[in-house]
Amino acid sequence: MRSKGYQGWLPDERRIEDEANAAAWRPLLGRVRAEGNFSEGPGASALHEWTEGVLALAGIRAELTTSAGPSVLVAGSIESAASDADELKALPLAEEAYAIRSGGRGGERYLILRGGSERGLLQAVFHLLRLLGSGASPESLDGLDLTESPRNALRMIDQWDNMDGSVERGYSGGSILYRDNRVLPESERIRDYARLLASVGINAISVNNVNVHREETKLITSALLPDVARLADIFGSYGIRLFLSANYAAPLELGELDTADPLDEGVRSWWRSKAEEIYAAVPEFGGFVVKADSENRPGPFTYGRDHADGANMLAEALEPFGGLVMWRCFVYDCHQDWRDRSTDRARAAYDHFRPLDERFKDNVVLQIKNGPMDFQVREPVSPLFGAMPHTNQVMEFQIAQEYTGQQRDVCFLVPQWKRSLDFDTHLQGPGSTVKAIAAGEVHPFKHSGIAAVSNIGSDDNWTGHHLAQANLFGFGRLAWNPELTAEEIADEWSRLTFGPSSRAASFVKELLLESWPVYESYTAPLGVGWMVQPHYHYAVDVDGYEYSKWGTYHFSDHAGLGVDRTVLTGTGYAGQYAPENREVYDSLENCPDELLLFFHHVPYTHVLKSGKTVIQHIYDSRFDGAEKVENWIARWRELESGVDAQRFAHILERLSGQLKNARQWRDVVNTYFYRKSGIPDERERPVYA
Ligand code: GCW
Repeated sequence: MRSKGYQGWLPDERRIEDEANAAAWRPLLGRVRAEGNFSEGPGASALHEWTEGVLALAGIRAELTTSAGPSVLVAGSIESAASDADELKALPLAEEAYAIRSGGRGGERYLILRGGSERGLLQAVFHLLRLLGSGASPESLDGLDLTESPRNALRMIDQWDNMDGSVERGYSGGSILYRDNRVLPESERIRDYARLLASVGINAISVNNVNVHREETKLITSALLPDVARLADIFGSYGIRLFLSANYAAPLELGELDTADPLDEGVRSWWRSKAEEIYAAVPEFGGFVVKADSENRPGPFTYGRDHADGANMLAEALEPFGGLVMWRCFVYDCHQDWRDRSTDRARAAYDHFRPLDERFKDNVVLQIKNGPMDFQVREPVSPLFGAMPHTNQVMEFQIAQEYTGQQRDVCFLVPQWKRSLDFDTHLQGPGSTVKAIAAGEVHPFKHSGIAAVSNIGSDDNWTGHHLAQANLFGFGRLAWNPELTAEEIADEWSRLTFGPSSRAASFVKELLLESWPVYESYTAPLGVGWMVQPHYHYAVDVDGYEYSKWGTYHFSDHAGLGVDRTVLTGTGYAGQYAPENREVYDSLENCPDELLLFFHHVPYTHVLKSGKTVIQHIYDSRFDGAEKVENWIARWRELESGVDAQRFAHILERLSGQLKNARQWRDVVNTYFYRKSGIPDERERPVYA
């Protein structure tokens, strides 16, 4: 039996409860006339989602007629809709765009959904189902007249799935795509994942880990390409293009050549014929995602070449077919010595890539993590984003909560992503925000958008913690429209998931919106990051990475803590920003509290803008964070009668685990800094575990 969580936010139960209400909907939803290609692909999915969704939500089995035509669906009083429908059909719409209009004469109501293509129509259907599922009434749809198109061209999900069935940084079971080094057969599960992704507007997916091991390297061989083609069809039927992560050293790894030098003619022609083979099997193939010269993965450095040489070699092979190379910029020295204070991991991406602007081919897209480090709870925006005006770029977020609670603790990441997207880089004058750059509105990028690491797995509810679904949902909604507020997204997800006017929905919305600051308040303070158990990255270990080769992150001693990244006395990282931002970060006075320790090394007695000393802030916020989680539990308990037993118990169990984690962080962090600083908590709470 599937749990309540399996359906995600898609329609699965009567939301249009009583008969009177259903009767009011029937004239509008009971009859549908659809024009388009509904025999296969996104058109077939659009119609399927419409009929199944309306049935689930309102118990109405629609009477349906179809014909060939321009991707339009008319529901309700088809006759009265005729002239409006003609008008919408004439509307020029981009492929993924759609328009929805409602109207009526007398008592005759109708709805018209028009897509720029079947893919657009599918989006229109999901839009309408969201309205129905979150509590619309027939009257509330009156006068509806909207046109929507995605702000970002690429809205991409990266699976970090391995063919042995594991998922790197997966916190919700194993892979839904692979097991025992085989691609799983066509399954409802994969299709349902495609549905979930399409329902929030995702249009690309890379289906294997960026760390491409031996088995996954074989995905581009004739033995496995038919399986890849099968996956591409499933995702394609929901308008989602399939990509593969490629092993940079594939010709070597597959034993076919003895070099992977990007300037070697033999290597180049190997990739050219490989691309031909891939496109013959998977005509809609999107391209490669590549992690090269990063965390001990192979790359062009081995041959004394640079990233432009490496990326262009693959780009040249994919170019004739319209394929893209998503080249990741997560390149840094992972063999450091903590005594060397000049090497700064934060600087690395910019230092490596910025000088290469103008060198990349048109079908290379640099994929840049949102922060300069690695998906910490708080980081500044990567200074590389927008700093290469001639090179296509996408932003990379991590929906998987590697450093943000691993889907055991609630941490709704939409507010964090919005912070990044709203950040003004000032790189092309004021208004050069990250969201405008990602949307290709600042530079004339050919390809741009947002990618994110998936958080799903084989757990019945997809995401381990049921509330972590809000992050997947939120990513898609935000990638489609970065102007949506975190509140709107939390509200929509909570209502779709727990029922439009339920008490659970209103509490969950509140909890989600509090959760990122709460998670931050009991973990690493003031932007310094890490303090986690090495490799595993959950649970506190203040010095876990402090003396390791992967980098050193807080430099605490008896006098103070934080990393000096200023231009004058530090690593110079702050100098990678445009002057407007450099001046803010570089100055102890202007630097915002939440990033203080990312940019400055300060004494424990340094007074923050909040008026507290750093040490007192550490104590207070760790106590506050744990207390907030305790309070969530009390409030969740009050909702027992309003939520199904299974979800009630599941969320209670996760919140209890989170409380344990929060208390442990609180006690370990506070004890550590009490001992280092010798300064007691002014409120005299016990700060020792
Ligand atoms: O955050 C780190 C993770 C690695 C991951 C890497 C990356 C896929 O700990 O597991 O490898 O980032 O983004 O490449």
